[in-house]
Amino acid sequence: KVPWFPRQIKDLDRCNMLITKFDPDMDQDHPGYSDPEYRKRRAFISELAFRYKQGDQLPTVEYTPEEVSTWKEVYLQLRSIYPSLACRQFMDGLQQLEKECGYGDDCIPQLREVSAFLKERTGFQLRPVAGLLSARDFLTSLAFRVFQCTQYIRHPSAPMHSPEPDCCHELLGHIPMLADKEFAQFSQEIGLASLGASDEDIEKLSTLYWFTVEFGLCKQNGSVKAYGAGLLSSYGELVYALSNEPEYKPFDPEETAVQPYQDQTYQPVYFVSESFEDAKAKLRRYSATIKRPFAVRYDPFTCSMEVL
Ligand code: H2B
Ligand code: FE
Repeated sequence: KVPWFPRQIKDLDRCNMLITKFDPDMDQDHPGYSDPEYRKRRAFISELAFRYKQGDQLPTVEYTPEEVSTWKEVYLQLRSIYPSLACRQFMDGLQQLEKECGYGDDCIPQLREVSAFLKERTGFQLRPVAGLLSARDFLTSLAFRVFQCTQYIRHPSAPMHSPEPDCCHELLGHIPMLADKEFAQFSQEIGLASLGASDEDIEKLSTLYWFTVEFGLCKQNGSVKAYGAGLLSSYGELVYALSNEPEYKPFDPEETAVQPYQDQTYQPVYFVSESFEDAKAKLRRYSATIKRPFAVRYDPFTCSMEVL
């Protein structure tokens, strides 16, 4: 039996299964675990996401001076090492965001503006989410060029790392890459491959996503650069990933999809793509091997999925 999947963008309202293991109410290692004020604030911002329905205006958050100062610290630290460690597509996207979307160290960009920016560049739009989503629901959204974005910020005691996704991770790690056409298409294709897939195949696609969109490296002008959002939003791991400590393997979906990964500490191994074009071609070949009794095609005019 084929697992349910959304046929229309509206159906994404039903794709809201949260994984709570890294949130500050559940995870004793979360830096906000013993900070009731922080937990209350995070819950307030998450509530905006719970109430959101597809098509609503994206909620705006009035960030506190303390939150903005966390953002500033993260922004300045990371911004200083991007030029030497981030890939060209990321730098292009970030520079456009700085010029046209108010990116900078002095305020936290609002999802509403960022979503409008992306929509014009690559057709991606944002949707607020209350925390870490199940892999299936997260990947499903990508098939519709919808990126689920958290809106709360990490705890001020640990600006360089967050155990769960937060707005620094989304806005700095993911958004600049989603402004690139080739990468946007790569992301959507992982999503399309996930529709109606078995739990086993979801696990594999989720691992592929992990080693590409989150922790991927690529070759550029003879050197290796980062394009993964987990790297581009974490000072420590970005420096580590591009040092000579970790092991590198060439991106190969068959192998990458079954590589065990770390969600508590740095990755012991990273996969290096030749280019996004090459990664996309390889991903396509891999997706074709996933058994499904139907094919899907996204119709951008009606925002719906054609099942063929
Ligand atoms: N949820 C949220 N909110 N952000 C993510 O980046 C994310 C997610 N990544 N759920 C997913 C899981 C990823 O790790 C893969 C698909 O499992
Ligand atoms: Fe992410």
